[in-house]
Amino acid sequence: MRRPLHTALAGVVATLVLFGAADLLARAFGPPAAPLLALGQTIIPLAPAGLIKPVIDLLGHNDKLFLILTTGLGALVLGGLIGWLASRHLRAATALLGLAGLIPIVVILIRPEAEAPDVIPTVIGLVLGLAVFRLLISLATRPDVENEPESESESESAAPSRRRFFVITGVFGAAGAAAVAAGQTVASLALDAGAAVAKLVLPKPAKTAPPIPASAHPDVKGLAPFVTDPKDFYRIDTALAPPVIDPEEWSLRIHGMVETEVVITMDELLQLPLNEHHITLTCVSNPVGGDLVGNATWLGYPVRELLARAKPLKDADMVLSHSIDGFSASTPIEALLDDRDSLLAVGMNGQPLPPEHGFPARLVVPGLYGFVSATKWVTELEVTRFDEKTAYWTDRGWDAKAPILVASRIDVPKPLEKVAAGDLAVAGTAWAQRSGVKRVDVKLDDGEWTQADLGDEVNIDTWRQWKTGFSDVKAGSHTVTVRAIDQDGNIQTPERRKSIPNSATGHHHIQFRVE
Ligand SMILES: Nc1nc2c(c(=O)[nH]1)N[C@H]1C(S)=C(S)[C@@H](COP(=O)(O)O)O[C@H]1N2
Ligand SMILES: [Mo]
Repeated sequence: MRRPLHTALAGVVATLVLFGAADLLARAFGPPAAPLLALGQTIIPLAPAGLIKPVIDLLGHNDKLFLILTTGLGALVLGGLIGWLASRHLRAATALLGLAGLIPIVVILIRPEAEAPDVIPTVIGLVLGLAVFRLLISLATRPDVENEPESESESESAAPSRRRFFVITGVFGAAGAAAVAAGQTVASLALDAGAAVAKLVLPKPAKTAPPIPASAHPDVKGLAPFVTDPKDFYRIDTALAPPVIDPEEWSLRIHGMVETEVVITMDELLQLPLNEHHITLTCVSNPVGGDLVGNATWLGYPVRELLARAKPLKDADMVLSHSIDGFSASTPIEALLDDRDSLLAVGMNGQPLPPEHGFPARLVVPGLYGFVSATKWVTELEVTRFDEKTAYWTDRGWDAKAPILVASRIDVPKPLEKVAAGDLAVAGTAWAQRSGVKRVDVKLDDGEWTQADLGDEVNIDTWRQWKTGFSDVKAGSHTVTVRAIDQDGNIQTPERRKSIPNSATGHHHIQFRVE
């Protein structure tokens, strides 16, 4: 007879060895290869939505640690139960342990950020775990241990072998625990976003962006600043929490329909001449008048130059950019090859990208909505064709290509604001990336369109702010409406439509009261 307590302990220690060895080896492969991280991340979307919010509220930034600890404890309990079973059914228990060990392997395989070789550490861990399991069980089954007296005073022959079982079990347990402590999971958790960002020191731009002239921003209280503060910059992504990426471990791989595959590390990227550009980014889901639009000064390297190194094949017409979290965007290749300032960006307004805006590197492509171009946490550019590959949102009913439409927004007055009778100030912003804003028209109630005064154009890829006024506005309820016209003569359409598949349209109007 094997004692259930011994075999259960063997199961726990085998599990520790499995995760310890795998986690330690994963340091050579990167976070996607760490079984604990993969299991934890897979649980996130499975957790009931009603539970996520309270747990995050309760634990704040420790939610990840909590998740990993729970996952690890769960695995140890499972290992212990299987071990316990081995006291009677050794074969079945060994098979079950092997099956349970396949769970993290399968989970790693289905993670979007992982590649096939990422299962190697866990496969090795599983083999080691099973070997340790059988070894400990055989130690626990030695005849002298088997016949161990139940009395307090142990027989003289049983004591040494029992001690040997515990010593060897203890050694493997300690080694497993030490390996977990030194492994990829703990390393990833210890690297908090702030520390990762602090590791990246931006070089001086080879070419700085021209300063924004005061004339670009009409001086009207309530009008959005010309350059958006990163903390006020809209954030749209599918990540529960922004992935934390160690810049020293980041790299970008350019592959697919190219003559030569190219891999570039952060060190190499930062040594290239980086340029600064003011570019206005827009989300296709922005409702008419909404704030899913922001303007920043991006520091980065032209994607054009990177693609030139890889030499795309002639019939490639799309670059599918992949993020570490599985998001992808399909960008028409010409938008990355022509003379516009499409960037692999590392800086935003003079600072490294904030984690929620793509640290350590993202794409910024003038003139295309973010979902087809602005991949954050970007790690791969796959040169391909629209008739071969599709992107994350394209698979969910949105356009494969999505140029930004001319649009405008009123910032002043605010909806339902009460303003004093007399002179009324109206101000806002308008954008028509790639073309430029030629004119902004504003009307009061059902009056004629009147031309607003435009702030100076900084470049055609940034928004253009505007102001106008109406005098002698009488008491009562009023509406102001805006439309923009781009440099190609396209007039913003009044026709209302929903944002899927390629942006809402219609004129923004604001109701306010004069008292
Ligand atoms: N990795 C990743 N990148 C992404 C997204 C995403 O969900 N995941 N969303 C895109 C969309 S829809 C937009 S509009 C922009 C928004 O960028 P921002 O959050 O920095 O404003 O990022 C794009 N890049
Ligand atoms: Mo978006």
